[in-house]
Amino acid sequence: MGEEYVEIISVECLRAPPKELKPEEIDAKAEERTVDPSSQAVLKKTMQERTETVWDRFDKQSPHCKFCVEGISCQRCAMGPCRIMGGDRTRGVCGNDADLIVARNLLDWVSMGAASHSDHGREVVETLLKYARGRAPGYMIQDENKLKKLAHEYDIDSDGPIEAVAESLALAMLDEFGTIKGELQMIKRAPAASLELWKAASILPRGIDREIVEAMHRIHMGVGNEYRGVVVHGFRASMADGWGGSMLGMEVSDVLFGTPQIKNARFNLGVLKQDHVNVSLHGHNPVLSEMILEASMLPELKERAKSVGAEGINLVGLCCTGTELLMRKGIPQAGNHLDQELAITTGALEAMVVDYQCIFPTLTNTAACYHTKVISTSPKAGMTGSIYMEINPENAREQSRKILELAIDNYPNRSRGRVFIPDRPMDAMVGFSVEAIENALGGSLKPLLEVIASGKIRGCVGIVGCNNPHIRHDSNHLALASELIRRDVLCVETGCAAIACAKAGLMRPEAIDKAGRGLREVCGQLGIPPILHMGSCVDNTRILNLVAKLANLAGVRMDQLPVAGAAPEWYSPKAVAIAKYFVGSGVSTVLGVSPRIGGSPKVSRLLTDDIENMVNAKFWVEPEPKKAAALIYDHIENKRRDLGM
Ligand code: BF8
Repeated sequence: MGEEYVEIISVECLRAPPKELKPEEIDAKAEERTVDPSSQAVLKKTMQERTETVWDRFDKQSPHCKFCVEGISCQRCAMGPCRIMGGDRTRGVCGNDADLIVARNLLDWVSMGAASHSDHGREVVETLLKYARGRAPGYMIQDENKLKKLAHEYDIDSDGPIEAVAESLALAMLDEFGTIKGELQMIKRAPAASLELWKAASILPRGIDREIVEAMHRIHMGVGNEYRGVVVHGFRASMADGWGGSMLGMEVSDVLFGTPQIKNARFNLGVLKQDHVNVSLHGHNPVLSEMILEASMLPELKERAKSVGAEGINLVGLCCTGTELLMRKGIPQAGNHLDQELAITTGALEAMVVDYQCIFPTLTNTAACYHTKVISTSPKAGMTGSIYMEINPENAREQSRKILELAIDNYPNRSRGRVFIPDRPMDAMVGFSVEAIENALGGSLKPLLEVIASGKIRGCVGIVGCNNPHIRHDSNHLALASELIRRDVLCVETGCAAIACAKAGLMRPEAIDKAGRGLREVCGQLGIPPILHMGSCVDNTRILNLVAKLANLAGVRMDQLPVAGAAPEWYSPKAVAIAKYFVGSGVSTVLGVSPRIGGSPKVSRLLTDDIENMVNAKFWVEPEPKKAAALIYDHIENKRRDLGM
């Protein structure tokens, strides 16, 4: 594939449900599928028009194969495929048992997640290198202070010309992927006592690529038969993601595009505009979308939009690419994972620009039912039915302009009679990077530690992860966060969890009304909401940094703090990697969707119990949000007691 756009291969509009539904059936289904009123409203239109969505495909796939659900189907070699069926069929053809199959399947998922984040991180660092070498026109250093701090951390002289500092830093960071040093740099941000614990547990990563490659090796048939080591290696690979690939992606995105600061923004499908050329930016990597944002300000493009009868260009975000732009530039967020098709079915979207990850393969089919053009931009994420316009650091400026021209030229094709945009976008306060939190607190996290120690805030919980059609869209995110803030637990959120709470109004300062007395008092004084938006999924590393900084300030290990993690509606292997690096780093985590481990009581026990002996943290699996909140609260209170708080 070249970088110029190619002829679209046409794909068909997929229709569902097979028969027309009665209005009351449509209403009931929409309410059953999502709690977000704006998503519900668009979903009803979608069902009236019989455009297929993820929920229709989910229904067709149900009930799911119970062997797969329990993790006891194995497709790792051509002697099988095998399933562990019980009775006298307790081993696959090679001889592996349920424990080994479950452990390897889980390691496969962790590796997939760690690889996805880390590959994204690598591309961001490569962009920094290209900038430094004068090969990325349009890019610049938007946070020079952070560049210098990182240079210092990597023992690089930061006094020279900025390009030279950026080049040395980018090279040092790229080295982390295949390093032969046997250790990663940024993990040293954790307290020394935590590092010792992780070393003893054999989960200190030796290099980003190395842990993922070793994971792929370990899941091959015949590489040992001991499930425990396989599961433990998953922690190591995930730590390489959290303290390596993802953290690099987050930090260098801040260097290139600015470290998020607190700002107001708007959320839900209502951010689309009737009289504007609407363009959504979907995926994960800010390297291209930042350039599209820059291009959208060009006077000639604004003029071009006017020439086709539009008032201007309206960029909106979806999923984590949207969040990257939201956090740094305040671009409105149209929705989270299960909203992506609905953005198209409003009939008001001229172009959906995608990079990679979490993009439904059928988006081009959805677009085929409307006038929307799907524009794919990454050579590693081709999409049949899309217009391919490769964006790389060298051509991003030029390609971004062309993409917007294409979107503008598509505006007259909008079918006015089929447009429905819900009213009332929701306001939210966003941009809570660790640096922004420190600024709000007067330059240090000490005041936060003090209100935790005093008990006004009982502890902090990171609520992260996706949507999953197994769960009513957004419902568990809202229920868990609401219950925790009611109990004076400060929530910090990322990814689709954060979007869910923002859409529901829980990220407005007024939401302190829903918080307990102590949390209400603290957030009220600061004028901030009780749930803080910390960014995209690679920004879960901001949560790691926050916990590491608090632990260093308190002079304790990370696992000793009254903190926890939660992924109430996760779907993605990336979320499994995140959950494992949370637990590996000492942050016990509750999963609202069970990972595929039910077929091995031993692997389940290792993750939900025995692992605590190694890292002082563990998993819970609890789909019911109130019960999950109670587990977290008890855990936090135990940690407080142990610290004598
Ligand atoms: O990385 S939360 S559905 S969009 S995987 Fe995907 Fe999950 Fe959303 Fe971002 Ni994260």
